[in-house]
Amino acid sequence: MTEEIKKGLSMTRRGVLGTAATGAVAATAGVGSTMLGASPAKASGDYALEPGELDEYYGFWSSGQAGEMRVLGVPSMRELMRVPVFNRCSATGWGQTNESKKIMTENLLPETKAMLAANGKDNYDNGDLHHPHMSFTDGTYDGRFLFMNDKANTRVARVRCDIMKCDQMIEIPNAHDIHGLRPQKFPRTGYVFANGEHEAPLVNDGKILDDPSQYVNIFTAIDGDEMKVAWQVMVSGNLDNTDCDYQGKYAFSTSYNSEMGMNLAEMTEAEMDHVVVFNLKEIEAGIAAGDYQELNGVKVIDGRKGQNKNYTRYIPIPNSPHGVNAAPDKKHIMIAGKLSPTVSVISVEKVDALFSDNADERSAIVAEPQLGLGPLHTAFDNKGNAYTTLFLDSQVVKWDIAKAIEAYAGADVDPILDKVDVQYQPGHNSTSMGETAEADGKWLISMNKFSKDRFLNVGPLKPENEQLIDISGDKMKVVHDGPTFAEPHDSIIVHRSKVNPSETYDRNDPIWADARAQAEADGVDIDDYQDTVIRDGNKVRVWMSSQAPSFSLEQFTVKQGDEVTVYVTNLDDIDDLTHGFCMANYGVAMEIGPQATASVTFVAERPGVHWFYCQWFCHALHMEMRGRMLVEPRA
Ligand code: RUQ
Ligand code: CUA
Repeated sequence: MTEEIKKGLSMTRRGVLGTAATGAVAATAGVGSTMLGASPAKASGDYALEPGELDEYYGFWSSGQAGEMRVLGVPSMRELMRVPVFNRCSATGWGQTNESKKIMTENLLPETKAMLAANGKDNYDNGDLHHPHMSFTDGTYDGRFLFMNDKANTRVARVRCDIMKCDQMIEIPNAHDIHGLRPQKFPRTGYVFANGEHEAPLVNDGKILDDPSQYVNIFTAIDGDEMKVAWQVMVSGNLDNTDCDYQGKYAFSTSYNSEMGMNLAEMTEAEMDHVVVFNLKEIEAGIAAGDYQELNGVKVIDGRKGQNKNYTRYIPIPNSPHGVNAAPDKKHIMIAGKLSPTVSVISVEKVDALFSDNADERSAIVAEPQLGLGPLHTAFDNKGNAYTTLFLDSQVVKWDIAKAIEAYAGADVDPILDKVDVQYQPGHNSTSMGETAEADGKWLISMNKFSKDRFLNVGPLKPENEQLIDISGDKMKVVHDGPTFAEPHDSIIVHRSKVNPSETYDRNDPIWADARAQAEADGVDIDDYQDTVIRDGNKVRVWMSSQAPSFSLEQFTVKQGDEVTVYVTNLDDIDDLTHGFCMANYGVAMEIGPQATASVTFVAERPGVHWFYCQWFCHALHMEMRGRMLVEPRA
């Protein structure tokens, strides 16, 4: 046993428990290899894992209207974690703890706060999370952050990969309904690009209503480090999906409604829609030169058609294009046709001329293979092949990018290499490391919108079906069906070497900075045993720590009508030792991870004896981990 393994063993709870339960010899054999990831990576094509074996990849999943992010293991497709983001979570108290409420509400727009207050709320209750993507450095994942959109309430959130929790959320002004989202690939993230899907008057205060000729759409670049809007661009047509190049020069957004139609017939009228190309350097120069209007604290540049500025170009693309995917060859951007059976291939190298020489916009297209009906999204391997989902055909098509380019130039070659049926009707797909320069061509996930007959019937609402496809050989092979609850749109598959979450929290984590400041003001040492109750008018602050299997306070007394804030610090510093705090019949519950502090505030309006208990199974005496809140009735 190496020193490293010994060290890992002594630090992990699994090591400790394993040693105690089964004896040192058995534990070292089993635990050492899996905990430290020393087992050999799975051979491609072998997706079934033995009990105790770890996956080679993390999968980060959206959940659509469920509003959370999910973490799966790939290739086993086991769900590992749910990370609440735009939703509420009964288990963790997300949306209820003071720490999560601050993240969720501090960047809401003033008009949103007013609207919510009029509806008796201080926060949105729902979200629609479509696109989770990891931060990049030098064209590949760097394991710092995951960024994601909320189409329902025009927000962008960030999840810290070290703790797998959301730490920032912003509402985007001026734009409407953020859909497509991608981080900048080069030199780093950098920007996070976000598409406003629905068009509206630029100043949307009700003075302009049913006059679509005055509606605009907004493309937003967010500073991913600061989580602040860097700038916005006003464009013509709505915006659907987006991606960017590997050079740090351009971003590309599809528009399925270049017509700016307000109903289905109008929206699908034109034969051609477009992709908007954003020239990042020109936009930055325009902002620096003052060529913008400031609106709601954001600098907005005019990149609409016919402005004759070098901020944007509009590449005509047949009929309602949807997905945008940059190939790992760093040269090509794939635009899926949706209503057109084609994928249009843009050469990044040829985009320069659109700006410098005003070259014909279609001159940047170097291939447009006919692939089948309803192409939505494209993923890639490391051998020059692309994999496009065909929604209407219920298939994934594998095609050769170089051959598609030759065919477009007139050669008599067929770029299509293989087609496989999927069950049923795929939207997004993703390949292992496929949206980075390190695509490795092992696995593809087809994210199918319908499962119909593939699983036991659970009533009229069915799960979706996410199928794992082995792409390591010439022919694609569907190897696993995975049911998922509403409605993951998108996923990324990240090699486990890129992500390194911590086992416990760092006591200095900024998440509870407010609690730390309050503790200092209250003379409480938040990093040590604490059992202090502070009365401050009708505000009561209860400081307690937890160590399995007990809270430091067995009871505390408040008066009916007091505003009570309970702060719990989990002093256990062993991995996988999370406590909870649940105040029965007060609707109050939260998670406190090892070495974390969490707090929750409520009004003690119900007099009497109320038990609080640990709601996260932590110890053989977990049931005994409880205490009483005594609420004296109003005189
Ligand atoms: S979109 S099914 Cu919301 Cu990503 Cu294409
Ligand atoms: Cu602490 Cu259960």
